[in-house]
Amino acid sequence: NVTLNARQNPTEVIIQMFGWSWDSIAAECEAFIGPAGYSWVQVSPPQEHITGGQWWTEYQPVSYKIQSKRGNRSQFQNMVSRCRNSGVRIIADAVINHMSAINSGTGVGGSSFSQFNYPGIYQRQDFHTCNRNGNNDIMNYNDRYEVQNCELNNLADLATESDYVRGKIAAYLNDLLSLGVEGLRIDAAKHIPTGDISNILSRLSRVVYITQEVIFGPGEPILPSEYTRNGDVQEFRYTYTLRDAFLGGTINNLRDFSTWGWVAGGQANAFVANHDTERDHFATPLKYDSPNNAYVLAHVFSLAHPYGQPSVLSGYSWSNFDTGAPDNGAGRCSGSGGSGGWLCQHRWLAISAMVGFRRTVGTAALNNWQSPANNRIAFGRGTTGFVAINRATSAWTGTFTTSLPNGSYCDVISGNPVNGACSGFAVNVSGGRFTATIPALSALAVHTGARGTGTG
Ligand code: LAG
Ligand code: CA
Repeated sequence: NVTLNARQNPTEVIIQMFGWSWDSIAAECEAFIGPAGYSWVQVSPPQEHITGGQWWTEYQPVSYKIQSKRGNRSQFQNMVSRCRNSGVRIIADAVINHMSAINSGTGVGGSSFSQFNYPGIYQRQDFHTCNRNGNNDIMNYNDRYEVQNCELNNLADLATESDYVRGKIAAYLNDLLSLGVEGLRIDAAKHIPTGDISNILSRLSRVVYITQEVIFGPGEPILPSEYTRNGDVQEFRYTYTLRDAFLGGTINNLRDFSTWGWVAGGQANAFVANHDTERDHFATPLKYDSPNNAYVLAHVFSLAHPYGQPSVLSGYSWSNFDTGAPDNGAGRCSGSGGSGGWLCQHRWLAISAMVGFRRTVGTAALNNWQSPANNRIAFGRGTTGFVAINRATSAWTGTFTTSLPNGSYCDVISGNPVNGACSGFAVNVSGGRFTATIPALSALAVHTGARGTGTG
């Protein structure tokens, strides 16, 4: 039995840099991401794709040339090495279930193609024809065959059971690995039988981190748990639970997910939002501009809670589903924010502060859970960290029980230690207790890596 998944340390944090160019990611790894203590960046699909201004053109491959809207092969390689020199590893978004949906054209790298005919790579026989629904599209998610053999959004569905197709996909992924990629996000994994993914991964030249997009649907036959044999699984039940909790305001049910039927925390990639969920057509999404500071508070929770391998979504503001990245992905951040449409959520103070919190608490168990109201929770992580989240619209003054050692700590949400003094609030722990006031719709987080004195 080969170990296919290099599971990273669950205290490490991934940023999904949605729509960022390779050059701008390289610069941001050096300027902020590495120094802030993030460990991974998940980048947009790097292979050649259809032309067009919409963000989703990158999910329609036309060849496996490393050339996309976000940059060419040498820019990609330069990003990987500059990020690695900053202590940051790259996860590539691997679109391997399908090729394009449009009839014919020329890709962003100059390759001519028509649907089901990608010269030098795939021909008609390398794709499924599921013979359902008139147009071969997936309609019925309760039918396993259809979900895995018909077309997702008309996208030409690869015959991943074929040795030839598996070999071509593996060659593409090995090319990425040769450029220094250390992780893969398997796009549309639910639409590929888990055994096909296992076979493809068994052909990789080395073990890398794997996270698979398997969107749980109630009652559907294909389950996220089928895919844990290959690596981590993106647990969308976590994403939807946090959305409902932080948008709705009831957060006191988030203590322990181990009996909820989800994939185990040790095999879950857990996030507040990704590029699809922030654009959800079917429910009000939790996104960067959600009311009640919900995006920030949900990230504070996600980075404080031990469940899963956390990802932070960092992207751009948009008003229409299709809107592509500004500046074709140049990316601009400064201080704790961004400009030109770039949001730079990974720099937002509360979010970046929690990266240090997560590193400090390591794998320590959740303890000292306290919740005096359904919109207020507080908990510790062993003897090294403690967080309080106030989703209420009024300030919360409380006395908290903690396992932190006696001493004075800086609230990293409001500031940092500067020469021994906290630039924000301070907390004094004495005899396993402290008293603090958490402002409305805000949070407080203290850990042993950020001691300092000041006022509460
Ligand atoms: C994924 N996971 O399974 C990606 O996370 C998701 O973003 C991808 O869809 C999907 N799989 C295919 O890789 C995205 C957009 C779709 C877009 C698709 C292909 O969410 O909206 O479809 O990429 O570019 C677009 C149009 C559709 C149209 C289709 C084919 O939006 O209306 O039917 O293209 O022309
Ligand atoms: Ca498929």
